Amino acid sequence: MERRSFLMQVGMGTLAGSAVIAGPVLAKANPAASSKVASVVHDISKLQRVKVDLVAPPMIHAHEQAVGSMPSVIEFRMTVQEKKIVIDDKGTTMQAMTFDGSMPGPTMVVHQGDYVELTLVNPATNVMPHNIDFHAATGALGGAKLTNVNPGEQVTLRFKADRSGVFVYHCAPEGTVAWHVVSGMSGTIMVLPREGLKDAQGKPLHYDRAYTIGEFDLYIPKDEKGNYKNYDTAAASYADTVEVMQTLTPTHVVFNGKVGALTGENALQAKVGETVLFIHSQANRDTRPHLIGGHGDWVWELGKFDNPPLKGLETWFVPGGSAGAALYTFKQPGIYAYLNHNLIESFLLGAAGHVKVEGKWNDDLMKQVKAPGPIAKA
Ligand SMILES: [Cu+2]
Repeated sequence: MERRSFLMQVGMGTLAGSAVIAGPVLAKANPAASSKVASVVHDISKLQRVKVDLVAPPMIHAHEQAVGSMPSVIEFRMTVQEKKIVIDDKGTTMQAMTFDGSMPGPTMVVHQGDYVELTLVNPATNVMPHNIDFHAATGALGGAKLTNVNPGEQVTLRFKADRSGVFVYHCAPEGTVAWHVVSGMSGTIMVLPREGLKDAQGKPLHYDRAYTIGEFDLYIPKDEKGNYKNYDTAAASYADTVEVMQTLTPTHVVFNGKVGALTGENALQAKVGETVLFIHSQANRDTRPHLIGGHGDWVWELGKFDNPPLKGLETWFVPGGSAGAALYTFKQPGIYAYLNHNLIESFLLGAAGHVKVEGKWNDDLMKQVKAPGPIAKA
């Protein structure tokens, strides 16, 4: 497949093929460069401005992995959408609150030292006030205090991405933070080191594709008969939902907004030989991503690229309120399950996805030596 069509397929073709997922990282690794750039106070009016159109997860907008030393102002715009969604194949509904209509919200990618300039829009058709707390930002409750918007308003916040890593952002209105978060209002921002990712020895790492997975614990109230209740408005669902939340027992644990959002026809795609970056966020509750039949070749378990990645993991841990990142180069074709390895949360409550990998099978890595048959004498 040509690179252009591949990028389109993975949702990275929006910038006319210029800012693409690069092959081998271009810039020479210079570990000191990123933090140095980030510590300089720049005349923002003189910096280059880049406007980025966000794309819905699991895809991530087109971006370079390694860039030069001069920071940019990266402009994003997100619109809060309050809407009723279906969260499983039984038709169970939830009054969701979302950034840009998706759960998780879109992943933003910038480089360390860049300035993030987000315009947050709360349309008049919404009912609730909203805001945004960036775990990547410094001050004012991560920006939450400076971004409170009522329906019919918009606000613009700028912050310097002074540290690298994958970070959660989430809505945090005073008094109802937990409710907004478990109703869908979280996402991730990835702040790449300017020189790109590095392994534990400081050697450059690159990825061919990147996917973003947001895990959500959901708390859907039931009626006296044990059936899930359906509400006309978010406000009507509030009291019952908080009651279920207080049990700390989710009724659903899902990736990307619903049971099956990343399985079957919605499976993530890859090819043998490709390196895939998986960003996994959970804004509220601990989780433990695992790729059945594969591994994490390099894993930033706590998601922060200034720390050397761990090598060759079977399962990794993402504490509630954070995002982790894992790189894996696929070696065998087939359908892989990517899940939360609390198997009750994945198989019974929904926290599972698929990765469909095309390519040639490697008998050296695995072979069925003899097909199942009658038991023979040893
Ligand atoms: Cu909100």
